[in-house]
Amino acid sequence: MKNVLIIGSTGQIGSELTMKLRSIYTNGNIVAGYIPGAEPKGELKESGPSALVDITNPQQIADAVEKYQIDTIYNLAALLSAVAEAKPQLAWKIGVGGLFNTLEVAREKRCAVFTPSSIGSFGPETPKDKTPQDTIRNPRTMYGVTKVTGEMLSDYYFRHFGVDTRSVRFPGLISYVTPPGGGTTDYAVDIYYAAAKGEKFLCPIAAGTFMDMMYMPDALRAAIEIMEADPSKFIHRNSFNIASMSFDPEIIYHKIKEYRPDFQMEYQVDPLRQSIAESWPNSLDDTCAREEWGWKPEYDLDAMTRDMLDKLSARFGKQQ
Ligand code: AKB
Repeated sequence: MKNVLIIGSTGQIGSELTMKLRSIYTNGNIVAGYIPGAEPKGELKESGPSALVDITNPQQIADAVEKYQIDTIYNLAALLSAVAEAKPQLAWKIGVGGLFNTLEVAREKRCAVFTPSSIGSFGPETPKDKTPQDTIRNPRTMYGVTKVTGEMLSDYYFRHFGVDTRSVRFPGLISYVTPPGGGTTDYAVDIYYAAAKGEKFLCPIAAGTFMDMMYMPDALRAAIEIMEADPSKFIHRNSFNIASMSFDPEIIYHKIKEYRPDFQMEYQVDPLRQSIAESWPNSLDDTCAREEWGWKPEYDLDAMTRDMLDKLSARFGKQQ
């Protein structure tokens, strides 16, 4: 990777991935693609080039790729699961139409493409525990439908056109930098904000609902390491299961209470998010990612909790 375009650079993953790539690839152009209303600000804006790239506009993708001699595209444009249920047409337009536009530009200009998939690509018929890499997907959400389609389309472009497409199935991502918006796993971010602010947390997901989660530094490493991996060992491409921790609301609540004993949580279950969560796996088996490109997470729930509470408490001035 030398010249990289990040489509969706101001979102939850993009804002941190762009900065991380700029710190590693100092000899190239790491271009922050944005849409109107979500322009890069502050360090993201000052530290490198940016370009107007709406993924639904193929010409804007092609212009940025041409101008900066892009060799790798990170396609991070998507609506998260709960929002995608409210706006299924837009979710398809961005998730599938946008990916098609990106792959077409990549085919013509010979770029590699990373497009995240998700635990949301699985459905209620999928084996719930230690979900295998290759298994029934059959999601019930529009988010999942776009992710499965995206996996298949990306594999098609690799097999038929030789486009170097690669992907991981992200779990819920937890970070103190840019909050997510409209996901089913967002509660696992919001709970830390509540704890750091000294507020009671109203949990939208029921006790006993397990989902895979990951701390953002591990997710960024996965996104970079898979694009740098030697493809000769790949049996899979789109998309690899990756995992680091799985918990339900009770487990994360009690972990936070170890460091913030006064923290309180009550349940106020959101039926939409709950039904989505129940259709997803409890935990993924990431053996293939470990064997084919050396994936290994660094953060567990305890290490993540300490870091999240430190960083957010410093921000909100409530250090213990
Ligand atoms: C969501 O909850 O929609 C996302 C995901 C797991 O892909 N965080």
